[in-house]
Amino acid sequence: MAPKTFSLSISLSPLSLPHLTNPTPKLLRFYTKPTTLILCKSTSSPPPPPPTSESHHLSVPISEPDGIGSAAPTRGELLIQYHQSKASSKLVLEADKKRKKKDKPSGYWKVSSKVASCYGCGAPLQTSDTDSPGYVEPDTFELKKKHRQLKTVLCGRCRLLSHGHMITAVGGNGGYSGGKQFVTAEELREKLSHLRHEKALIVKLVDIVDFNGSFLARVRDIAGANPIILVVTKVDLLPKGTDFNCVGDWVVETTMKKKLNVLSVHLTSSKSLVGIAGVVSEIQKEKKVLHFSICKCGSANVGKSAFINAMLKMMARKDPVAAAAQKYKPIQSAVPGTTLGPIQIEAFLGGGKVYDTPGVHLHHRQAAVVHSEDLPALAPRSRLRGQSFPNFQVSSDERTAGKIESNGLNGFSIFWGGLVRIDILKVLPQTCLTFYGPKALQIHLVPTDKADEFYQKELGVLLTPPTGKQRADDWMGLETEHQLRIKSEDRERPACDVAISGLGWITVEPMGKSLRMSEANFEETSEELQLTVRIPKPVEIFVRPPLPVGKAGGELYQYRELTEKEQEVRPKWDDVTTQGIPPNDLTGAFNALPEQVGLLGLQILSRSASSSLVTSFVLGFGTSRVLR
Ligand SMILES: Nc1nc2c(ncn2[C@@H]2O[C@H](COP(=O)(O)OP(=O)(O)OP(=O)(O)O)[C@@H](O)[C@H]2O)c(=O)[nH]1
Ligand SMILES: [Mg+2]
Repeated sequence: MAPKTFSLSISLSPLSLPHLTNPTPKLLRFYTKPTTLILCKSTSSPPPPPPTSESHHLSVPISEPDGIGSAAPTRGELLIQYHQSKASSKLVLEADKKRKKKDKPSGYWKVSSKVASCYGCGAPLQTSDTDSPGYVEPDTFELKKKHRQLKTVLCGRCRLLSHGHMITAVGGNGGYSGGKQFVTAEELREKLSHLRHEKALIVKLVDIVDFNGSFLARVRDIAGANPIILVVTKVDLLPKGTDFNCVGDWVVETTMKKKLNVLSVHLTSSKSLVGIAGVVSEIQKEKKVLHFSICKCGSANVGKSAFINAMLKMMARKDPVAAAAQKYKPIQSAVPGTTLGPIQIEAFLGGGKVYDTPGVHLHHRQAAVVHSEDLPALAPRSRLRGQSFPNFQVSSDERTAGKIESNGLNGFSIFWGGLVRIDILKVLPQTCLTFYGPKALQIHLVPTDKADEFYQKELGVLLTPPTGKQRADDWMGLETEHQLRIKSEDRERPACDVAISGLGWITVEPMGKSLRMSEANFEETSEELQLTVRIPKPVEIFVRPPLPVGKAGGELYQYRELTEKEQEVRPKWDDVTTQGIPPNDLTGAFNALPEQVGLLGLQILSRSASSSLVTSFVLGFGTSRVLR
């Protein structure tokens, strides 16, 4: 398809020269708005100034006398005038207020004090539909209402969620039939659009395991001119030995490419509390300047509610209001769609609120296509461990091992559960693919000529999700195919990641680490690699620079040379080594006690790039996102 071209025409209206060459008194004149009349009695007033062209704007100069003789207003008349003007200005103000209220967007999302909501998920409380979110036993509801304790009520669904049950609020896909649907990105934008006109601090959350899939790029539509801080969640899940400095730099680079200006970037874990102190201190700092509402936004399941809970836990040490708020905190769970309505939390001594919001349902994530009971399989529970192919230790049979040894992964297909299939069309004999994602999904390597048959036979059995024959029969299949052509000029480093939205990513190394030492054919390395990625139709993939994870990731990562201007505008960070923590020692950081967490907050504030490194990383395709 021919690339779309856009033409931009700019018409400039000619400057009128006479206007510039003729400095009429107009240019020197300034107009003032009709001001509120200030009555000021002066006993020795100078004669009134001669009338000028602006005099009709300044209706009564401050020094102008109110009059003399019998026509002068009496003290009583002045008092009546004062009260009349006060009453009329009150009327104008009220009318203005009403107009503003009317102008608010139709879907204005305010936390209603009239409708009681479940404190766990924000769904309005109801006593009629036992299967729907917000359900409370009628007796309990009446009793709590009588004692004005509806704010302390947790709905039936939240009770189950808090006991580890997986109940999605989505209608269909095995969720509540007729249950409340997820919030769409458009809905969230519309409902939070009022924030553009208010003072608020927008905390945008992105899941590190699904960085591209969970990144709501159009957050600027919601935030307007309000400051945004970017909080990257779940960094405790990154592989052992990961260098946070490299990951921080990678996040900043990616954010800059998305043209999103953020105040600062924080790498956090709500589980180990790493980085939370940094965010709290930034919020406190901003709060001192302005009276802020703090609004969290992000896609479903990025960890918004968990982050609020971690923040409250951190603040509770010093702030009794935060400590009290912990009692009725939002529910967090592994199913996307836990929070259903805005939850307002009084979190700061001396005012200030935090809002937890429902996550945006993104149709391009794997969570949108799997059955609700399979959703937990998509959520990694422990630190990720890359699974590399080829892997000679676990090669299934001698024939396969022999084939791989002579010709690498060429002619093989890899299945990631039942959700992804990668056909390896053309790679180097040394090429290695490393999968990072939830352990529940098994990875299987089969010759491509047997792949169709294998998928049909094993879907729902070996290849899960979908789990079980019934769900396999209902499964939509891997309808979309992406042809990838990857060209890397630096055979020593990973070429790219192929990120599968809502699942994880695959790092493509033209020449795997163990094979790098062996004799390499230099000519061969300049050839492009060719893969086909098959996924369910709505799911998207992103081809991106490799996320530097694990020990090797840090060793091979290259900081980009920055210009002075770039250094100025770029969100920067403190080097953790200055805080006494070796950059590579993530394990130490995670094992640290909460008291030490203040030190561990990787607040990204100031960082200059290592000048000795030059970018030699080249990808053979123009965009970081593969478009269908
Ligand atoms: N390991 C780890 N898990 C986390 C972290 N933060 C959240 N989680 C888990 O991620 C899942 C989703 O967390 P929630 O806080 O419910 O996510 P949410 O963004 O509020 O989701 P919705 O309300 O559905 O929009 C839960 O299982 C959490 O335990 C984290 O920092 N580390
Ligand atoms: Mg939530």
